[in-house]
Amino acid sequence: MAAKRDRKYELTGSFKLYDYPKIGGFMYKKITALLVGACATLSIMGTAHAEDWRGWNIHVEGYPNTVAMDKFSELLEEKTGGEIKLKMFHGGTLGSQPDAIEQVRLGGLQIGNFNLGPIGPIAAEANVVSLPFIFKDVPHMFRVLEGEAGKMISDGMAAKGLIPLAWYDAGARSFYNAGKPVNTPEDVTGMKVRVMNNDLYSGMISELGGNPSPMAFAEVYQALKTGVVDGAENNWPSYESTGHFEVAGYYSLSQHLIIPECVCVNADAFNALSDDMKTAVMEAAQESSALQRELWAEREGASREKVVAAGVTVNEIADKGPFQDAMKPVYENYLAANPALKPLVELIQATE
Ligand code: BDP
Repeated sequence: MAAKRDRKYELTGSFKLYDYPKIGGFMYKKITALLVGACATLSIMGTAHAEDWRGWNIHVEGYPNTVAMDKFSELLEEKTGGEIKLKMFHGGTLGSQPDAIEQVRLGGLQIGNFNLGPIGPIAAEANVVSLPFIFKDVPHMFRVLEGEAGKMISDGMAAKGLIPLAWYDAGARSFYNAGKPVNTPEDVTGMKVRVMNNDLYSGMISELGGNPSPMAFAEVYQALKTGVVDGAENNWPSYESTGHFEVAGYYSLSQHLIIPECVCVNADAFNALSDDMKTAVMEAAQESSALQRELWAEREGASREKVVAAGVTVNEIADKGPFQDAMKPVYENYLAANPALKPLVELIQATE
């Protein structure tokens, strides 16, 4: 025994577990088995399932974005061979949209389905889509996003830590309120209108003579119900899914904002991936957006039918010219704060 112990120190000059005389064959086997087991576990964690991502979405079950984000999660796992697992948290359970945007930028969350409205205050290029009436219609918005202007917007977002992987449809936003149809800017005068967090929207309401009230999406129903605000603005599916139509029964087709939404990823998490993985993530997002746009088209019609059946009064606005004219100072302020972005605005306006 003593000779064995001596040899150990001679050979290595350090303690060697398997040479220690008090550890017999049984212990040796057991420890080896433990080590092998631990290595195997580490290697499973390290290869077969490298990333656990968490994703944020504000919408309820069944909403086109919710269904499409679940599809994204499924495709992501499939296309990355299980390397990336995304757990989606719907219904805004992980916090308000501005907070979630910060979380994805900082890496506390990896994925978000965001509206570009609340991203605008962070990335000036992305704020261009929040200029009222900048897009002629939804197809125009997608053509812009697919071209050079879209690249400028994406690059501006990426520089702030958010990479847009795909664009989702969010239709056009119109005004609604509890009291009367809106036909002219004067109808908005004196009205307290909820807007998303973005100075451009506050400016938009102020230029119409109203009082803007920036507020989280989750609070709008109660605010409308209790008269904290008189009105708000949104697309058909959100007007319907939130129940806002129950407490604000006049929907006026101003269509003043057409804002895209993104599947956005934390830039560091994405940039750390291999090229093959990046392609897989991109493809999964793109395929989910094809599904989202299809579901969106269906839901817009269905939501409109549902609220009309429930008694909502819908009006077309015969002349949107006065609303558009009133927005000139909003454009001027944006360009005064971001003179370098004039070519971007002009590029969008010149896009057929
Ligand atoms: C919905 C958007 C959602 C916004 C919401 C709002 O899809 O991202 O949070 O409007 O008005 O249309 O806050």
